[in-house]
Amino acid sequence: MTERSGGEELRTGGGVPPHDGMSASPRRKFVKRKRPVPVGDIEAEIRSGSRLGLARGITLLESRSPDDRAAAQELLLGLLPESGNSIRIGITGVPGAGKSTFIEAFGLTLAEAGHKVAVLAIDPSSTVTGGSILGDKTRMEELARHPNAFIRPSPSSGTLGGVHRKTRETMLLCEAAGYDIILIETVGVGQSETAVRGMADFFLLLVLTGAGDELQGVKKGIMELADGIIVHKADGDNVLAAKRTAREYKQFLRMLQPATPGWQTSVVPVSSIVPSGLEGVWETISRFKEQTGASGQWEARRKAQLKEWFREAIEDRLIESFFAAHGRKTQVARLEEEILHGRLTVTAAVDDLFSE
Ligand SMILES: Nc1nc2c(ncn2[C@@H]2O[C@H](COP(=O)(O)OP(=O)(O)OP(=O)(O)O)[C@@H](O)[C@H]2O)c(=O)[nH]1
Ligand SMILES: [Mg+2]
Repeated sequence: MTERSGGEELRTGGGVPPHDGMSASPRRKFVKRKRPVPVGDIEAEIRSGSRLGLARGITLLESRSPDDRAAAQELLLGLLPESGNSIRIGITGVPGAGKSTFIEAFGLTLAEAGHKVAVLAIDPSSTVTGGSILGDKTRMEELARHPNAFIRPSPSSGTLGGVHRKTRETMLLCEAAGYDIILIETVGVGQSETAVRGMADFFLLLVLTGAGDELQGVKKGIMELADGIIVHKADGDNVLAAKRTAREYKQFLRMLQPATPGWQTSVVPVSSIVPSGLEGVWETISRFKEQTGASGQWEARRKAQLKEWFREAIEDRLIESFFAAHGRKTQVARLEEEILHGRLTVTAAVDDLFSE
């Protein structure tokens, strides 16, 4: 029930209206029963690689109805043995760095080479605006039409934790449908970058050309997460500048811890418009898989990510059930007043909340 969080209630301005216990039978809300979800059919469709089946499965994952939730978990469990066989590539960069254009060009190169490519998105702003960074599919028009590609916009609602869960689960379904490369786009905002790093095998950072000060603008923290850096838009008058910027990044990286032990973060100039450098990016990622696979690092990271996901899910559920408790809102509002009037300390208020 991860989605019915306090955050959502705040947005919709209130949650369930108070029940007076007289006017309606508590059973009334169960009257609307749906037909059972054909989990077996959807599972078979996904196994067969049908895009429509995959889309149906993902819609089921994103549903808020309790019946659908149970069905979605049944579907996932059934497909779990088929999941995991992909390279999960997280892609980040400031707005305008050319992420969507890169994904279109890179995705097409891979799809043409016979890979099955799924494109997903993490966009925390969509939890607020209901929009999505892939809302403008225009930049991925050709990829979207390719039979080897599947593009799914970011889940357009839910809590941050909910969006992450859906993206992770969607990834598993894509893998079961035979997608061997998963590209996850994120906006260049701290929280979503960490989230995507937490679900990707290889993390790619797109930067633009520029002198030293531009390099300062890219947060050191993000560079420390990256397994590969692309100096993007390396075309036209920009080719030389891109090479220079790549050298500067390489130098700067020497002072940082590598994101993946034993792997030297790569830096390459790329143009998605010409295009050029795309094959090199794929070679680097393939080499990364080979090397980290041999060293055990690949498997270790996947396991650590699963544990982290489990932890996050527990935390989400705890917060949600805490705020969902009967009378909690009133109780919290009352204590808040006390705190604001200087009659109670924050710690004492929390002690009070947990003393039951
Ligand atoms: N010259 C050149 N322009 C590019 C290249 N890639 C993208 N662009 C241009 O850069 C602009 C931004 O590209 P997008 O792909 O929308 O960038 P984005 O990072 O996805 O942007 P947001 O989704 O807003 O964060 C567009 O006008 C693209 O045409 C490239 O390789 N070379
Ligand atoms: Mg974009």
